[in-house]
Amino acid sequence: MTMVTNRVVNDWVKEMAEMTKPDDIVWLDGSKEQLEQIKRIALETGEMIELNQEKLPGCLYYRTNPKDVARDEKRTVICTTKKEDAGPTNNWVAPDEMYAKLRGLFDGSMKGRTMYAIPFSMGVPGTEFAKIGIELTDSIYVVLSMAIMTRVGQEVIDELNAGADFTRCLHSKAQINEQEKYIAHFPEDNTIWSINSAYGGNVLLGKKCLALRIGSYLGRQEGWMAEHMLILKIENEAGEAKYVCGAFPSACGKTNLAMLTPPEYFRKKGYKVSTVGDDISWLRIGSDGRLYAVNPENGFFGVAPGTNEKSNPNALRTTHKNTIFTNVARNLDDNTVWWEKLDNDPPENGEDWQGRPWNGKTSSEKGAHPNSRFTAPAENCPTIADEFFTGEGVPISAIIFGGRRAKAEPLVYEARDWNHGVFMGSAMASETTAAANGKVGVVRHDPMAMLPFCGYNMADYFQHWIDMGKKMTNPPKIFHVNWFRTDENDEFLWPGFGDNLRVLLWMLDRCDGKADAAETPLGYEPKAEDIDVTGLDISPEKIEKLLKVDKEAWKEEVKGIEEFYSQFPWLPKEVRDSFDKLKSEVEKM
Ligand code: GTP
Ligand code: SPV
Ligand code: MN
Repeated sequence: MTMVTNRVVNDWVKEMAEMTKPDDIVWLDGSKEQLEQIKRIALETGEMIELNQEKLPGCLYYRTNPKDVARDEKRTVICTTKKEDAGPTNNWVAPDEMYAKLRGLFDGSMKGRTMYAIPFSMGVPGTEFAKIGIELTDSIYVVLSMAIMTRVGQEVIDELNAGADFTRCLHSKAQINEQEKYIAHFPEDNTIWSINSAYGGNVLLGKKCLALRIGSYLGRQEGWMAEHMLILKIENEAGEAKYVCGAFPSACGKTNLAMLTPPEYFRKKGYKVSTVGDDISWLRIGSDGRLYAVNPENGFFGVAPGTNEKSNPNALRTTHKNTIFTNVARNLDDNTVWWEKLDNDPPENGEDWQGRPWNGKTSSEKGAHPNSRFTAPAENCPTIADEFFTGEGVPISAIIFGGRRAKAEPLVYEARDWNHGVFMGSAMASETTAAANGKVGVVRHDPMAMLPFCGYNMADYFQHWIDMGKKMTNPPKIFHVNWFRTDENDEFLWPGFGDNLRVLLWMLDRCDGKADAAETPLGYEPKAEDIDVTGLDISPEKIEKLLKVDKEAWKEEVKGIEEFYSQFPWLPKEVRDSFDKLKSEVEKM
């Protein structure tokens, strides 16, 4: 391995090591041999457990502190010189104050431990989209996870040695003391410091911290976008490919949509769906005036519960080798893993996510934590698209916003134009999930599914969306979906999962000017007969219910949006105009 000769890099690593005081420093070179060696250390100390190597080759099991099982939004801060640059939706602390506090916590936090230096790239190195980071960490779980989720190794070191700029990422699990947990972002310094957590989104700093919070900040400055979006490729009977992006809040269906299996009827006709990304998109405008997207990650950090042979066989297959399972249940008879809804055969002789003896056949307790996850290489995915590997960007025909809403939100509607679509994204709301600490099932506004991930003032972020629209001659069409609407008995009205393709196909027909639509106060909706439900047992009445726009419910929605907006001293005029129009249209219903 070539040494790091970039002085800026070496000075920074030295400074961080002087503060955290590790016993030694190990640079990652991305080789299998080195990772294997590091993995052995984690197995010896018991930090990680090796699973059944015949059934799950290369797979590991990992458990976090029961108080450290999800992203912690209260402990996540954006440290900009001016408070207004972080905006009303972010926690803010002045950089000097935060650095001073964190220096105290990081002081000696790696004593008796090894500091691993991980050079990584978000995006395929050498492409227009790629950005480089270095994460310093005292956690082998982080090392092995970053080796799956990002591109690690020599190519990145070569770029650093050629003088490339990089995001300075520092992580120490310290004592996993929740009272002193911080995930701090310093966008003005291209720096992230995270301490006292060992859970995914708080510590795999290339993901939400770099690719979204720092990424969105850089994107605004440099004229691109960093979004909480999946990327999906759909090929029709004629073999023509189209790409869509979808922004749904955490644990609201991105991984599932990105890997969807078409219903049999469409499969037989020759439709094919492939996966480009399941969580994060970086988007740039191409010379043809269209919007192009890449997935900057190299793996999936997916929700385990609910993943099964029927709901998402592709995700299941993706996790059968070289995968890390976090906070799922374990079957002690054959040393494999289990989670709720995997199958109807939970282990009798099991261990729950906290390592307690657990009989899945008789226990009323859950075996896996609701936010238990798999960390799996994208290359394992049976439907991974070729375009994922080139990292060159795919042209986006449609952007889909969506949330988890029992009531009010119809199955699907289309924005009248880009600016109206930006309004739709800004007004999104969804029920909270186990992906973040706090109460589950509470409806909250989550614009563009970016509320926890926008690294700057959300009003400026809306403006950036409007500005990007002005620069595109051929922007994607924008849609809103809701797979989670329920009936009087709280049952889902829509089958979801693979059948979501039926809704996607209406959208793509709209993009081609082929499908019909009706105007509603929300935007354009399909007529019930416009969605191809061949082979699906669903009544026209149910579809009507799914598409219904209820006046009283929307009067409440309008109030909720107004209240959410009231925290912003200003909003883009285009967003306000769309809101005013919605309000008056709902009144007129
Ligand atoms: P993050 O990784 O947290 O950003 O989440 P995600 O958006 O990728 O969510 P994911 O696809 O993992 O879905 C989370 C949960 O939603 C799982 O329990 C799924 O079973 C459920 N889900 C996904 N798609 C559908 C759907 O179409 N209908 C219904 N009813 N549930 C769904
Ligand atoms: C999310 O919460 O949106 C995730 C998981 O994708 S985490 O990486 O923990 O943020
Ligand atoms: Mn996510």
